[in-house]
Amino acid sequence: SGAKATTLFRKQTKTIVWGMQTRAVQGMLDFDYVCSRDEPSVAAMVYPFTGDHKQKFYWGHKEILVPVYKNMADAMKKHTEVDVLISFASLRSAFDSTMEAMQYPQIHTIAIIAEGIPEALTRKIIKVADEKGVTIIGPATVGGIKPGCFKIGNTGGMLDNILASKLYRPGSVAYVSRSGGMSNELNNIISRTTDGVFEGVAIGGDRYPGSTFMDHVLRYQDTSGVKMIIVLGEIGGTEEYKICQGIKEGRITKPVVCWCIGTCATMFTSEVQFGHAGACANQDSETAVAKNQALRDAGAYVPKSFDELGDVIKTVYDELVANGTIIPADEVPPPTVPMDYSWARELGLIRKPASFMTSICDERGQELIYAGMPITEVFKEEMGLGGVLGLLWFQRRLPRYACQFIEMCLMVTADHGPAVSGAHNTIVCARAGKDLISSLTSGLLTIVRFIHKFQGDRFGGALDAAAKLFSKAFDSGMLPMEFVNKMKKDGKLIMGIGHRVKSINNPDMRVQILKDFVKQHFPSTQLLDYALDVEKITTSKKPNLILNVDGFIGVAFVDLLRTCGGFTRDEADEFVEIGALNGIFVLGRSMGFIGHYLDQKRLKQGLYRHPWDDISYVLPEHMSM
Ligand code: Q5B
Repeated sequence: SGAKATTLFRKQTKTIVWGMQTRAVQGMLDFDYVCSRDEPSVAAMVYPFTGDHKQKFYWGHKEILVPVYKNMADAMKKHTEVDVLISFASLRSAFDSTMEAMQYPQIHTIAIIAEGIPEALTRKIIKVADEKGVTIIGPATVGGIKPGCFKIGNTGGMLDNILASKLYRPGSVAYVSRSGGMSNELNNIISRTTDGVFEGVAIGGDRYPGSTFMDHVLRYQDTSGVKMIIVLGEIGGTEEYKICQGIKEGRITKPVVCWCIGTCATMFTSEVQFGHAGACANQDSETAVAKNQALRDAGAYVPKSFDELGDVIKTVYDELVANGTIIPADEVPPPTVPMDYSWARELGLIRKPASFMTSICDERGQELIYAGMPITEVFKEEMGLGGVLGLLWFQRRLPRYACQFIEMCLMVTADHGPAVSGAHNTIVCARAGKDLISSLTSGLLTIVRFIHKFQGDRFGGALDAAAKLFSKAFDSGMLPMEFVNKMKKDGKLIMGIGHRVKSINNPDMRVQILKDFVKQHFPSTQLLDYALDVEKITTSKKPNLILNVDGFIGVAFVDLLRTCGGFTRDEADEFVEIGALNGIFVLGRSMGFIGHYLDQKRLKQGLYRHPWDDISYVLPEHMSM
C-alpha cells in the first residue's frame, strides 16, 4: 500500500472544496486570516451544477474571488499546489467524486463530510486510498483542525469559538475523536486546561471510518510538536484496543489521555444504538466500560467519567510542563477578522440607518404579513380583496361594509367597453404585437391625473381631483350653486361631473348600484349629498353633466375615510392628497385592459390601422385659401 503522509496540513496547505458550501469556505478563510496565513487555504471550488465562474469571499477586510470549476479535472490542472480535497458532496455523489479525486496523485488527504454513504462503498474508497497513500478523514464527520495551519470546513464552529478556544495558534495537544460535535468540546476543554490544540481530527461515526484512531495517534506520535495525545473513543468497534497494543509495544510513547463515551449503555437492559452508525456494542469487548478498562490497564490516562476528562488532561499537561517537555509559548494576539454584518446585527452590536422604510408588508418571517396581519389570518377572517386592499393601501383593518364598497368599486370600474380611450390604446398596442404588460401600461398611461387646469376631454383618473374639489368647496361652506358658478366663472370643469354617453336620461347603473349601497351602509354621506346637489344644478343645464362614476367614488370615499372611524381627519385628507382614490380606478380598470389584451390575442387581430374615411384631412388654413 502507498505510504501515507504524517503531516496532513501545513501553513501553506491548499485545498479544493467540492460543493457550493460558501459559508464553510468563508469560515475557512476567516480561520486562515486569524491564523496569519499568508494566503487563503481554499484554492478553488468544484461544483458540477453551474458553469465555471468565480465566487466572492472576504479575506480579512478585502474581497477576493475564488474560482469555481464545473469539472474536477480543470480544478486539479489549474491548481497543482492543492493536496487536500474537502468533499461536501451528498451521500449519493460522495463515492464517485472521492474516487475521481484519488486519480490525481497531487491529492494526499480527502475529508468526506457526507453522512449515510453505504458501508460497501466506503470500504472500496478505503481500499483505493490505502493503495494510493491517501488519508481519508470521514465520512460522517465535520473534519478536523490544525491551529495556525488549516481548518476543514465547519470544524471549530464560528469565529468567536475559534478565538475562545485559541485555535488560531498551535498548542502541544493533539486529539482524535469520532464525533465532530464532541471534537468541539475537546477544543474547549483543551484550551482551558493546556497550552492548546496542536491538531484535532474527528474520524466520523461510521462503522468503517476512512482513517482510524490508530492512524492519527501514530501520526501524532511521529510529530515533534505534539507532546500529548487525547483520544475520545466511544462504544462500538475495537479500534481502541489497537491503541492499548501500541502503548504496550512501545510504539506509542507520548502520554495518551483516553475516554470512551457510552458507559451508560450498561444501565440499559437491551442493546443500545447511539447516534453514530458505529456506536453500538456487538460484543462485551466493544462496550465503552470494557475499552476504558483496557486502556487504563495498558497505561493510558483514563478518567473515572467524562466530567473528569479535563482534570486528567490538566494533570498530565502540568507534569509535561514541570518536566520541561512543554514550554508554553508567549501569547501573541491574533489579527482582527471583521465580523460579518449580518452576524453583528443579529448580536445587536451595530446599527445602520436603513436605505428605505416600509410599513405595509413584511415577508421576512415564517409567514407573510400584511400590515401586521399574517396571511393565514387574512384568509381565516375571509377578508377578501377589499380587506387586503384596506391593509395594503390604508394600513387598516377596514369595517366589512368598507371592504365590500372597495370591491364594488373595483367591479364597476373593471371595464367600460373597447371605445374608451384606455381600452382602445390597449387594443391597438396588443394588435401591434406587444406583450401583455406593454399593452396594459399603454392603456393605463391614458388615465389622466387631473392636476392644474381641470380642462378638456379627459378619461378616468378624476377620483382624487373630484374628491379634493368637492371637499374644498363643502368644507369652506360654499353652497352648491355658488360652487358651480365659481367654477364656471373661473372657466374650469367640475371634476367628476359629466359623461360622454351617460346622462339623466341614460343613467349610469354603476353609479346607481354604488349609491344604493352607500346610502344603506355608510354612517354619513355628507359630501356625496353635496355632490348630488351639484349634479342637480349641472344636469338642469345639460343632461349629461351627471355625477359620473369617478366623481361618485371620489366623494363617497371621502365620506368613508372621514366617518368610518378608522382615520383622523388629517389621515383621511392625506390619502386623498397622495392619490389613493385614483388607485381604485387604475386597479379596477387593469382587469378590463388585461381582458381586452387577451381578447385581441385570442381573436388573432392583426395590426390596427385607422381607416382614412374616419380621418378628416384638412390643409393648414393659409394653404386652403
Ligand atoms: N361641461 C367627461 O364631456 C367629459 C363639464 C362641464 C362643468 C364639467 C367632461 C369632463 C370632467 C372630467 C371627468 C371622468 C369629458 C369621466 C370616465 C370613465 C368612463 C369613461 C367612459 C369609463 C364629458 C359640453 C358642455 C360645455 C362644457 C360643459 C362639460 N363637462 N361643465 N363641469 N365637468 N368632465 N372625467 O360630453 O357651455 O356648451 O361650452 O371633462 O369627470 O372617464 O365610459 O367613456 O368608465 O371608462 O365631451 O366612464 O364632462 O362635454 O366637453 O363637449 O362640454 O358641458 O363646458 O359647456 P363632453 P363637452 P358649453 S368618467
